[in-house]
Amino acid sequence: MKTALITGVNGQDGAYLAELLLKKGYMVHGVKRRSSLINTDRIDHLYQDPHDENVRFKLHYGDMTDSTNLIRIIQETQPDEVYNLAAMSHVKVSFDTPEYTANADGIGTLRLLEAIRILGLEKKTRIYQASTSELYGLVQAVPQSETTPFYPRSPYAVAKLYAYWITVNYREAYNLYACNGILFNHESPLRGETFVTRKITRAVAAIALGLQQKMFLGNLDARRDWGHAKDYVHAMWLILQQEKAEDYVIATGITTPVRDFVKMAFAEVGAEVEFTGEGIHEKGVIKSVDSSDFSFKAGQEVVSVDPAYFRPTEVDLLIGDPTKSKTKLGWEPQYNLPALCKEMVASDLEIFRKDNTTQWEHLVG
Ligand code: NDP
Ligand code: GDR
Repeated sequence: MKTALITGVNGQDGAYLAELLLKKGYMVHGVKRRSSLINTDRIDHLYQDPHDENVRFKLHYGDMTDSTNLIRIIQETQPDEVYNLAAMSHVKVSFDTPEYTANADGIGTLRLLEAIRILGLEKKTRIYQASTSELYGLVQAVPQSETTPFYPRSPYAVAKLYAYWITVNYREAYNLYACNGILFNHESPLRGETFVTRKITRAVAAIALGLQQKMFLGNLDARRDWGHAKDYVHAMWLILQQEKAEDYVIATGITTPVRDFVKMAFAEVGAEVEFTGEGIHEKGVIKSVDSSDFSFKAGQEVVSVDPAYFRPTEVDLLIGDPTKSKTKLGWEPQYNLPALCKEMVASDLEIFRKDNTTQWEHLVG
C-alpha cells in the first residue's frame, strides 16, 4: 500500500485528492492546522475511526510555518508521495497579509523539501508542489505554457514563485522527485465562498430564493481559464506517477470573462442578465425571466461593482496551453465550464434550501 501525505487536506483540492487517493487504495495522511472551530466539512464524508486498526485516513495537526512539526509528521508517516496543497490561497487577501503569505506559501514549501532531505527520504519520497497560473501575472504571451516567462502580480504569486523555483532547485541539486503542477483556476461546489465563481453561484442561488437582492463584484473584465477541481487533482496524481520528475501546466485552454460567468450562472435559474454602463458604474440587470420557480423579476439590478474588490495589481488574462499534460500525462478533463457552473449553482441552491441562515462573508474577498 502506498502512503500519501496531503498538506491543506481540508481545502477544496485536499478534499478531492484525499477521496481520489483513498479510492486508489492509498493510506492517506492529512495535515490540518488548528482552528478554533472544527472546519473539516469538506472531508467529513471520508472520516474513519482512528481506533480501527485498518484505518486508511488520518489527520495530523500541522502548520506550514512550523518546521518542527512538518519534520515530525514526515518522520512518523514516511510518505511515498507528498502533495503540498496548504497555502494562504486568496490573491486579494495576500495584499493584506503579505509577510504571512510569504512564510506559509513560500518558505513553507522549503520547510517540506528540507524535511524530506533531513530525514534522508530523497530516494523514497516524491513531492508535488501546488504552483499556479498566477505566476504568469502580467501577460507576456498567450496561451501560457511551461516555457512562458513569469511576472507575478501579488504577494501570493511572488511567494508561489519562490516555492516554484525552490522545488526545481531541490530536484536539480538533490535529485529529489519534485514537481510543479502549474494549475490554472479550478472550481467546484467545494470552492471557498470568497473566490469569484463560488461567490457568484452562491449569490445567484440566494437571489433566486429571495434571500438576497444583489451581489457586489470587482473587476468584471478579468478573464480566467476555469476547470473543475476533480479533473485537476487527477492531474496532480498523474504528475507523481511518471518516470521522470517534470513540471506541467494544467488548464482547459479556454478563457472566459467574469461577466460571462455571471450570465451563465443566472441562466441556470432561468434569468437572462444584461450588463450596462462602464467601469465602477457597470450594472447587471435581469432582462427576462423564463422560470416561475424563483423570486426575482425583470428589471431587478442583481450586480453592482464595488471597487473594494479591485486588486492593487490585477492579472487580466489567463489562458493555459495544456498540450504537454495531454500528450505526456494523457490527462483529459471530464468537465467543461457550463457543466461546472451547473453543478455549482445546483449545489448552492440545495445548500440555501436546507439552511437559509447561512452566515454572510463580513470581509472583502
Ligand atoms: P484552499 O484555500 O481551499 O485550501 C488551502 C488549504 O491550506 C486549507 O486546508 C487551509 O487550511 C490550508 N492552510 C492555509 N494556511 C496554512 C498553514 N499555514 N498551515 C497549514 N495549512 C494551511 O485552496 P485550494 O484547495 O483551492 O488550493 C490548493 C492549493 O493549490 C493552494 O496551495 C493554492 O494556492 C493552489 N492553487 C489553487 C488553484 C485553484 O484554482 N484552486 C490554482 C492553482 C494553485 P484552513 O482551512 O485552516 O484555512
Ligand atoms: P484568482 O481567483 O485571483 O484567479 O486566484 P478569484 O476567484 O479570487 O478571482 C478571479 C478573478 O475575478 C476577479 N473578481 C473577483 N474576485 C473575487 N475573489 N471577488 C470578487 O468580488 C471579484 N470580482 C471580480 C478578480 O479580480 C480576478 O481577476 C485563484 C486562487 O485559487 C489562487 O490560489 C490560484 O492560484 C489561482 O486562482 C490560479
